[in-house]
Amino acid sequence: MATGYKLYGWAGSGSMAVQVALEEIGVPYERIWVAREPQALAEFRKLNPTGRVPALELPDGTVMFESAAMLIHLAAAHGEARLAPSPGTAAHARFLQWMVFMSANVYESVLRIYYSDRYSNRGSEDAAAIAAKATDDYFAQLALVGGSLAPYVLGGDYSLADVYLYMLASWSPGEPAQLHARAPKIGAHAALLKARPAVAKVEADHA
Ligand SMILES: N[C@@H](CCC(=O)N[C@@H](CS)C(=O)NCC(=O)O)C(=O)O
Repeated sequence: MATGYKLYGWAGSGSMAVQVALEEIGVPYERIWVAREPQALAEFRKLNPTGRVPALELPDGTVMFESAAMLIHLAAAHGEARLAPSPGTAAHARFLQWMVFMSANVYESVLRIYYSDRYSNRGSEDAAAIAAKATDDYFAQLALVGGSLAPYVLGGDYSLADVYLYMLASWSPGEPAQLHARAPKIGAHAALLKARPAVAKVEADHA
C-alpha cells in the first residue's frame, strides 16, 4: 500500500509545477527522475501510457497524467492549503478557465516550439516555420493571461494557476525581455513567485 505521492518527471519539465504544489501543501512525496534510456521509457509507459512527464501516483496508488489535472486535483484534495477557490464558486470557474486555457493552449504552443518536427509529416523540413508560428501563438496566449494579472491570475489570491503560469512563462524561447514586451505584468508576477520558498526549493532541485 502506497503511503504518499510519487511524482515522476525530469528536471526543467512540467513536473516542476506539480512539485511546487506538493511543497506548498506540505505533504510527503517522492520525486522520481524518469531515465531517458529506451528500456526505462518502456517501463515508464506501463505506468503512464502517454510516455510524457509528469505522472503522479496518488497515495491510494492511482496514477494520473496531465499536469493541469494534477494541479486541479491537488488543490481540491488539500483544500486546507487554499491553493484554489472552493469548487462551485465563480472564482473557481475562473481558476478552471485559466488552468484549461494554459494547458490546452500555452503548453501546447511550448510543445510546438520545442518538438516542432513532430507537427508535420515532413519532419524537420517544416520545423522552423512551425516553431516560428508557435512562438507567436505562445506570446499572444501569455499576453492574454498576463493582461489579467492583479497581481496574481485570480487577482489578490495566490493559487496553483500562478504556479502553472510561472512555469510556462519560464520556458519562453529567447530573451525574457521579448516575452515581457508582449506581456509586461509577467516579469513582476515571476518575481512574486520566485520569492516563495516552495518555488525556490523546487527550482534548486531542478537546476
Ligand atoms: N499535456 C501534457 C504534456 C506533457 C509533456 O508533453 N511533457 C513533456 C516534458 S515538459 C514531455 O514529456 N516530453 C517528452 C516527449 O514528448 O517525448 C501535460 O500537461 O502533462
